[in-house]
Amino acid sequence: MVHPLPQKIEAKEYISCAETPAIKLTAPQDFLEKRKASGSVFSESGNVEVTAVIKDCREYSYINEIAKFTREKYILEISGDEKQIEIKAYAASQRGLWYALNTIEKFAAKNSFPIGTITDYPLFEMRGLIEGFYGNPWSFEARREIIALAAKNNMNTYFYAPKDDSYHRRRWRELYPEKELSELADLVRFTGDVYMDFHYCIAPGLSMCYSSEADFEDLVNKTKQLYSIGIRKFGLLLDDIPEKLAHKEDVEQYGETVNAHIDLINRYYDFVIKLDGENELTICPMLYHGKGNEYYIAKLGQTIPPMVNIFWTGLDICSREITTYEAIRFIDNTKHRPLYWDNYPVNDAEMLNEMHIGPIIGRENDLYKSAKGLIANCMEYAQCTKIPLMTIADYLWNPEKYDSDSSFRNAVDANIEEEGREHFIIFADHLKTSCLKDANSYIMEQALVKAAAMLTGGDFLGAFSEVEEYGSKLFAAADYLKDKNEGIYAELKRWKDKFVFCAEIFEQAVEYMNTGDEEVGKKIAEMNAKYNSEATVLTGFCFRAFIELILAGLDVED
Ligand code: LTM
Repeated sequence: MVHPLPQKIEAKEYISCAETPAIKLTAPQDFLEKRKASGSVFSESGNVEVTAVIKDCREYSYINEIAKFTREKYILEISGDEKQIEIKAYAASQRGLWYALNTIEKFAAKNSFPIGTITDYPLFEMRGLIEGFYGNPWSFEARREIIALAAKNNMNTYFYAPKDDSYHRRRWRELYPEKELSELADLVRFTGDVYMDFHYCIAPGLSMCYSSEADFEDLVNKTKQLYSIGIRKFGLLLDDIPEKLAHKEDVEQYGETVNAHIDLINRYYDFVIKLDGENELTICPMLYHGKGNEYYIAKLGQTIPPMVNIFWTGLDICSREITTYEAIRFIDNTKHRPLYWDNYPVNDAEMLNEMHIGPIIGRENDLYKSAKGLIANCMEYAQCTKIPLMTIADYLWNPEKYDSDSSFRNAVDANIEEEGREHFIIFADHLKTSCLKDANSYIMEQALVKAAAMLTGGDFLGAFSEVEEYGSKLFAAADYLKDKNEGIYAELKRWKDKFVFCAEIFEQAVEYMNTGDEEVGKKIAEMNAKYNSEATVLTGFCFRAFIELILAGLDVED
C-alpha cells in the first residue's frame, strides 16, 4: 500500500501495467512546470494517462469527519487494463492535485493500480515541520531536500526557526544582509512551488524591552523586510527566555511578564494584519508545555485574537504522549486549538547522544478533532530526520489508520539503498531511546532474553544457537555498515561506530560461550567497560545484562 494511506479506496481489483508505468499528465501548465521541477517525469505517450480536473465545489472540498471544507482533498477515478490505465484526478485546488499526483506516482512506482475510486483528504489541518532546534542550522540545500520530501508526503507547512540563525534570535533586530536575504527568498519561492506554506519565526524575547517603541519599530522593520521577499506567515517565538521581566520600564508598565507578552502579541498581530490582510500569525508562549490551565497560558490565550495560532508542546517539553483530553483542556482554558510543536525527533540539548530514527508513536488517533495541527521539531541531522518525518507525515494525513511499523518500514525503504535495508533495520532497532519511550533494542532483546532464560535453565546449546542466530544478523549488519560513510551514514557515524563495537563484543561473547577461554572473557570485560563508558546512546539494557550474565556465569570478573 502507498503512504500516506488514502482515506477511502473502493477498488474491485488491482492492475499492474505490462510495461513500466509512464505517466502522461494533462494539467494546468504552471502545475506541470512545478511538478517537473520537483523531479516528476512525464511522457508524451504514457501508458498511465492522467487528466486533471480542478473545480472548487463541495464534492472536492468537504470533509465529513471534521465537518469542514478544505482545498486539499482529491478524488481519483481509475480505470483501464494492463495496457493502458486512465486516471481522472479531481481537486478543488492545485494543492489537492499535488497530493493526487503524489498518490498516483506511488502507485506507478509499485506498478499496482486500484481500479475504482479513491477519495482522499487530510485529517489534520496543519501538517509539517519546524527547523526549531539548537545546533547547526540546516544548509539551504538540506532545507530544500527536506521540504520537498515533506511535500511529496502530503505535509503542508514549514516553519523557519533555527535557534542558531542569529538573525532569527540573538540578533533579531538586524536586517538580513543581501546574500542571506536572497537565499531565504529562494527558499520561500521553492516552498511555495511545492505547495507548502512557509512561516518565518522571529524570537526577540532574549533582549526585547516590550515597552520600548524603538524595539517594536525594529520588529516592524525586520518583518517588512521579510514581507518584501514574499513571506506572509509569521511566527513570534517567546520560548526559552527568562521568566522575569528584565527591563525596569517593563516591570513598571506591565507588572507581570504575561501582560507584556499579551501586549506584544496584540500589537504585532495588528501590525501584521494591517500590512496585509492575508497575513497570519503563530506564537510560541513563554510557557509552552503543561496542562494548559496554568495562569500564564490561560490568560494569554484568552486575551489574544482567536486567529493567532498558539504553539504547545504538550504535557512536557518533549512529550511521551499527546492526547485529545489534553487538547480539549487546552481549548477550554485558552479558547484556542493547540498547534502542537512536537519535540520529536529533535535531539538537541541533553538529548545530544541519542539518535531519534524511530517512527512517531503516542499521539492519539483522534487528536486532529481538537488540534489545529502538529508541527514536528526536527534534528540537526537532516538526512536522519527524513525517516521519522515520513512517519509523522503518515500519521498527520490519516491518523485513524496510522500503523507505526508499516510506516517506519516504508520510510526505511524510501531512504535506504535496497541491499542495506535489512541491515539498517537491525541497526535502527537500537536507536529508539527518546521521549517516546519506545522499546529500545526490541529485536535483540527477544533473542537475548530467550537465550538468557535457556542459559539459566542449563540449556547451553539452545542458548548458544539463539545467540548465534541473532549474532549472524548483527555481524552482517555491522560488516555492511562499517564502511558506509556517505549521506545518512555520515550523520550516523557515532552510532554506527558504537554499533560495530557492539558487534565485536558480541562476537567475542559467542567465542567465549563456545570455548570458555579465560583470555577471551577478560577481553570481553574490558571491551564491555569501554562500551558502557561511552556517552553515545545505543543498545538497551538487554545487551549489558546479557554480557554480564555470560561473564558471571563463566566466572569472569567484569
Ligand atoms: O520546544 C520549544 C518550544 N523550544 C525549545 C526547542 O527549540 C528545542 O529544540 C526543544 C528540544 O530541546 N526544547 C525547547 O524547549
